[in-house]
Amino acid sequence: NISPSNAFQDFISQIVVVIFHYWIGLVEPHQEGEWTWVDGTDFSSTPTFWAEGQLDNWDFRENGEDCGQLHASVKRIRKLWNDADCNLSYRFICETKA
Ligand SMILES: [Ca+2]
Ligand SMILES: [Ca+2]
Repeated sequence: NISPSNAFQDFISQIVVVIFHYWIGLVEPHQEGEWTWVDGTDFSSTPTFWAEGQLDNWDFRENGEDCGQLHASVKRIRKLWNDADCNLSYRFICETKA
């Protein structure tokens, strides 16, 4: 499974292109606050990496923000999460068997 951890977050941070956002398989499909990993991993069992001021459910668009992304940053070494509008087109990170 995805199993976020400090080590995993740092690994991902090293291989992505820093100026792009990436979808990471994190969604909030039903109610505010019910974040869910798409692979079925229990969200409450994993650490969270929300960026400062994030998880803000910004309602610039009518439906708020219900998908988690790895947030672009040229400043941070460890990239962090932002909740974003699911309709936006970003790059994405997929998991596969080794
Ligand atoms: Ca939301
Ligand atoms: Ca946000």
